[in-house]
Amino acid sequence: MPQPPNHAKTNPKGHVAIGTNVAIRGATLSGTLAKALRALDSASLRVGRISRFYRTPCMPAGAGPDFVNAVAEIETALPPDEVLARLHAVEASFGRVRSERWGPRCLDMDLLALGDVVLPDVESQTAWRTLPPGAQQRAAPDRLILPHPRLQERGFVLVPLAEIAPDWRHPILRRTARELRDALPAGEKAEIVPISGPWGEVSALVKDFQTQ
Ligand code: PH2
Ligand code: MG
Ligand code: MG
Repeated sequence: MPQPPNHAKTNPKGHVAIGTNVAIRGATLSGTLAKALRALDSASLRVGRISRFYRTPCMPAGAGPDFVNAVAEIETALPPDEVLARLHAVEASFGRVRSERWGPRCLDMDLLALGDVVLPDVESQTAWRTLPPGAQQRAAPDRLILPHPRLQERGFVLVPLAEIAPDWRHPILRRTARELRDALPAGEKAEIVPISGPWGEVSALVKDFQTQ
């Protein structure tokens, strides 16, 4: 029999960034994140450790209200494109808010990394990662790029990622999540404020959803 893709054997853990800055009716921003992480969890894609929830200023500054952001560990043997499809399915199930094209998001889930998998290849990942800021606004990749090409420059990703996976190492930059976070300007990190206790403390919130 053909073997299943074995990236999970060598790279069992992946990381997902999650964020929202638009309340879905009847829910807090944190409640939406907790509910979305529960929706993502399944037999074939286990959600593991989850960072604290952080209030973060919208990037670019002034483009919208503050976000709540977090990072979760995932464990799965699914191929990368299937993992991405799961994230998109959860996003879709949380509905879309009618707003300007690049406006506030009711739920955004980004696949940050799957261990040390590089997609589609080192050259393409590097090209997307080093795109000048102007071109970033205009061009969007039509395929999955791993690690996420903007991961190394975003405090709202690196602070929660370094909390749960400080020793994860970027497979091309060869720097750990802790090192990447520590390299951010202090002023940017100061604006990323935890609004929950460690995940253990908010797990009661998640359990609530189970009984609804
Ligand atoms: N996501 C964006 C754009 N800007 N800013 C913050 N603080 N957090 C986000 O998750 C975020 C953002 C597009 O996905
Ligand atoms: Mg995003
Ligand atoms: Mg996204």
